[in-house]
Amino acid sequence: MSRKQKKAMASQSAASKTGHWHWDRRDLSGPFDFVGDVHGCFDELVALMHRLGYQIEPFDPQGEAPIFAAHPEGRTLHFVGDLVDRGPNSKNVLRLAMGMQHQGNAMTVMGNHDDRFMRWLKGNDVQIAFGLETSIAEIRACSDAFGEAVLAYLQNVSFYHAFDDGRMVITHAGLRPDMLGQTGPAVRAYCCYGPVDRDTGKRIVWAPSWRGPFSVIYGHTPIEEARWLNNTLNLDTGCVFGGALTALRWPEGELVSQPSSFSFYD
Ligand SMILES: [Mn+2]
Repeated sequence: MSRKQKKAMASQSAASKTGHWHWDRRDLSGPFDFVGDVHGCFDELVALMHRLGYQIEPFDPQGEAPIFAAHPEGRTLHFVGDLVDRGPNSKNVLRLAMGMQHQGNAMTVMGNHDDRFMRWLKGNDVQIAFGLETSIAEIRACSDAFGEAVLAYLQNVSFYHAFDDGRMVITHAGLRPDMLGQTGPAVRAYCCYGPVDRDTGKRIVWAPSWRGPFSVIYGHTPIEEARWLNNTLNLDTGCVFGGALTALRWPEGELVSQPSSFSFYD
C-alpha cells in the first residue's frame, strides 16, 4: 500500500470523531453529480463515472487500498446511500467512496443498508438478511484493518446534507421540512427509512404531496425511471435488480443512466 493510501485509511479513523451530523454544507452549490443506490454494483459505478468524466486512478481489483478518482473540472460525486449489500462488489464501492472522500471528491449520506452494516461491524445484534449477508461475506475475506477502516468511515457518514444555501437536500429516504438543521434518532430513522405507517409498517410515499421549501435528491425505493416530482428526484433505478444506475448532473439537470450488467430475467 502506498503512503497516500495509508494516509487515506488513517484519515477515516480521524474523521470518525466528527460523527454523523455534519449536515450543513449550504456553502456548496456544485457542480455535483448525484448517484442513486449502488448496492455493490461496482462495475456499473465505474462505467457511469467514466461517462460523467471522472478519471479513476489504477487500482488492484483484489486489493483493500482506497481507490482514488477525480473530475478534471472539479466536480464532486454524491451518493444517496446504500453503497453496500446485494450486489457483487460492495468492498470496491466502499474503497472508492473512502478514497474519494479523503480527496474531497465525494460525499455519502447514510442508507438503511449502510446503517445496518455499520451496526453489524460495531458488533451489534443485527438480523443478517436483506442482502447484508453478501457484505458480511466480503468483509470476512478482508483484513481486520480494512474492516476497521470501513467502520470508521461509516461512523462519519452524515444522515443528510444541505447544499446551495439550503435550497437542496440529499438524503437516502427523505427529510421532513421541519427536520432541516435537526439531529437525533428520529431524524436518523427518517433519513434512512423515510416515513413509515405505524400500523402496517409500510413505506409512506411522500413525494407526490411534497410542498417543502427545498428540493430533495434521494433513493431507497426502486423505480423504473428517475424523474422530478414536486421538486424531488428519486435516483434509485434498481441497478442491483437488473435496472440501471442513475446520476443527476447538477446544475445541468441532465440524467445519465448506466444499464445493469445483469438481470434476474436472463
Ligand atoms: Mn436501497
